Amino acid sequence: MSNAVKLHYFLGRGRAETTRWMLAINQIGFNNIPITTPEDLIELRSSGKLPFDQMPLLEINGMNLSQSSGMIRYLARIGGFYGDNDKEALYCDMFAGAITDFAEASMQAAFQPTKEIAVKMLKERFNKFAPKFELRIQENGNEFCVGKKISFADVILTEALSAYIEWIPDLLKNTPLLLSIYEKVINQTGIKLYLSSELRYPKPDEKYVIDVARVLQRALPAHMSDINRFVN
Ligand SMILES: N[C@@H](CCC(=O)N[C@@H](CS)C(=O)NCC(=O)O)C(=O)O
Repeated sequence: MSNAVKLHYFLGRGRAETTRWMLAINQIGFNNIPITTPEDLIELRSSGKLPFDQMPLLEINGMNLSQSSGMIRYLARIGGFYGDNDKEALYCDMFAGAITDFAEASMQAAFQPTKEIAVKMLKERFNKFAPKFELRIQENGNEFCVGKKISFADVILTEALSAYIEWIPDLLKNTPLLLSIYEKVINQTGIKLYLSSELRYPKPDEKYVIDVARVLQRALPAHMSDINRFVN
């Protein structure tokens, strides 16, 4: 158990989810360690394992890793998902930056006052990025974001798309190249196993929003009742 890979985060997907997908594609087993109370977070912070006092924390190979962008790149390197040369690695990073901007809307969706507002925000973000993603994929030969095999860019793009699709099921009907990458990635053995396992948290809902505010002892979104109930 001491060598087990541990991912400490709220009881949900959030900023830990790309790391979970990268662990999954590498077929590295891991345990979710849920942080569900302010006391859990205080204890984690006093353990000295959080370099920047922030979650997620990934305990792997004797290291305490912070910053999801660092975690996914480490997992990309050890699994061979970081392109085949410096130029491909650079393009993976460029894609990853844009995907992070794209994914931010899906991360904020559960925090919106209504489903309609969330969907409108997601559609706007999708319409901004999807044509550019499709064009880059087309220039690369239609199959992958970068190079001639799956890279971490494809994995985190699919993770973001999977969250969008939960809000807008027919999202990819006019973007065949995104659909093709999405289908390719969700059918990778490790990803398939992960998505059907208990490690995969459900679509974030109001309970998740409340959990985050309670753990961080911060205000709830303005549309909710008693918004300062967790603020000291
Ligand atoms: N860029 C970081 C963001 C980390 C972050 O903002 N973590 C939040 C939870 S999602 C946190 O720990 N907030 C408490 C704090 O910053 O003190 C990553 O992707 O890992």
